[in-house]
Amino acid sequence: MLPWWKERVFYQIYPRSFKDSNGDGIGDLKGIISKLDYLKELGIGAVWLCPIYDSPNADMGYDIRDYEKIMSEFGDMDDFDILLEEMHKRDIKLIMDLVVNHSSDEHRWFIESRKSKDNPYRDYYIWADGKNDKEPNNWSSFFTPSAWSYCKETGQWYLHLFAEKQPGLNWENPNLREEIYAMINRWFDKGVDGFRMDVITLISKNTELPDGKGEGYVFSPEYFALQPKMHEYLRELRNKCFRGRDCMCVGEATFANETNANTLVGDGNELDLIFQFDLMDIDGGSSKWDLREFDLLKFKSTIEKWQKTLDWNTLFWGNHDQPRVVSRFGSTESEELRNRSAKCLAIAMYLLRGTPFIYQGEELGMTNYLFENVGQLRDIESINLLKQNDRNKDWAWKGIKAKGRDNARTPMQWNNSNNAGFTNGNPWIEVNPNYVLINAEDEEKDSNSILNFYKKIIKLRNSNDVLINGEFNLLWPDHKQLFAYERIYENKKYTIICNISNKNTNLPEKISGNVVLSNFDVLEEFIPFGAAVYVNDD
Ligand code: ISL
Ligand code: CA
Repeated sequence: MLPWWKERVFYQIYPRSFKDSNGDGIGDLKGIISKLDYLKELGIGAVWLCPIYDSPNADMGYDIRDYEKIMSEFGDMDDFDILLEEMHKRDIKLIMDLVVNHSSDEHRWFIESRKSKDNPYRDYYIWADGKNDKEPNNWSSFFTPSAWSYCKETGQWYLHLFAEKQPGLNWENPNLREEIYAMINRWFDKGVDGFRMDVITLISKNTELPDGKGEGYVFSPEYFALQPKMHEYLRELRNKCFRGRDCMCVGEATFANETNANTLVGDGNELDLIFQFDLMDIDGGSSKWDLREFDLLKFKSTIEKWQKTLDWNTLFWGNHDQPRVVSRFGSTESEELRNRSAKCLAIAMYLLRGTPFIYQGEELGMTNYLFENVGQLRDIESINLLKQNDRNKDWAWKGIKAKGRDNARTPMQWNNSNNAGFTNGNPWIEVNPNYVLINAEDEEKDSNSILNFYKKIIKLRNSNDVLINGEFNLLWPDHKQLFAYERIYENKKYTIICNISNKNTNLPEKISGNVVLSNFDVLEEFIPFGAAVYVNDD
């Protein structure tokens, strides 16, 4: 028997933007409960819920003040218990986000830790002396020029790989680790089915804190990602929390590559699944803001590489940190192309070998937002980017429009009433005005909609031996427009063909079998973003 997480399609919920139940403009747990039937209809078998814990929201919940309290805007623990019960009633599993590389600076551990050098919580965080009145080393963070902030109470600096308000937890400290394990176990005892572990590859840092090579502040993952002790901690975590439970843990494996990925999932003693970001980096340069054209040949070799490297992949086109896939890799030039390219991309990704993770709104073909001024932005990453690039504003804006994380965070478009039916109040972030055209209620009624197509794909894959277990073979690796592959199991074969380009093209060879799913009238010639799935029984 396969573990449950190999046979289900996941759906990622960003609670702040999913559904508001009380008119304060912020999505909440009651809102999610009211939409569980929608998820069931879609064919979803599990949900990854972004952080719902008490937080001052410097990084929208990824800065946790209390790991065992629900964010008051989202509801309370009673609402959570009902949510979990209602999900389980519908046979939907729930995995929680676990953010334990850092906490909020408002967490009681940090409030204690910063007080004095001999505070019992001092070593829950990473403190160091400065060098000649400057930071302890030259590391930069994901969100700020320096990864260090100074505390005048004790004259030392603390490390934060993200914002100042996200001090890094010190996993070297066994007391800290025990507190985290106990917290995780209490969530398990409540009945949750697993965790998505935020930047889990970063939890161990080189304790010598060596300078990174280069001038100025330097991003230095060689000293804080995938360090030897990270493996030790993950094994301990598995033994103390996961072992013996019917659960799943997927790690956000920032900096995982084909060489080290199997050290995380290979022997089953650390993680079950990883998110790696090779595809998400495909249109970036030295930084994600360095925009590059989509390169289909690179896309194909990346997919093939990961299908061959891991026995089981996570399959995703986006998440709350990424722009909307149809704007990014599809086409929004016309309604027709938006519709067809969204379906094409879904076929391309979700029939691969692995577990699909669909990000909320993707199933509607939701698009990027046309952000125009800083007042519309909510994400600390984009806001900091603008601050840090005052002399390079055009470049920064270009990046934010294409890749800013707020693109994925505009409210879910439920219907064509005010604010897309997301809220009766003022939404915390603007609703995309295209909700009058793109919304769940209208798409439910339209047999040609992206939403109904997602239902078909999910249905096709949910109980399909070949699409779940089958091996993967890339076809026509050098073809410049077609992405095509086979899935083979016992004597059955599926062939998946997608024209990921703006031009027509002919198939290089005839494909036998019946078309079981397609987004156009399939002929020898494939139109732009035309995609088809063939099945063959002999
Ligand atoms: O979105 C990114 C920057 O463009 C990613 O590099 C992201 O910062 C990285 O993948 C880590 O993401 C996770 O941890 C962050 C949080 O801001 C993200 O939302 C979360 O997914 C810090 O907790
Ligand atoms: Ca609300």
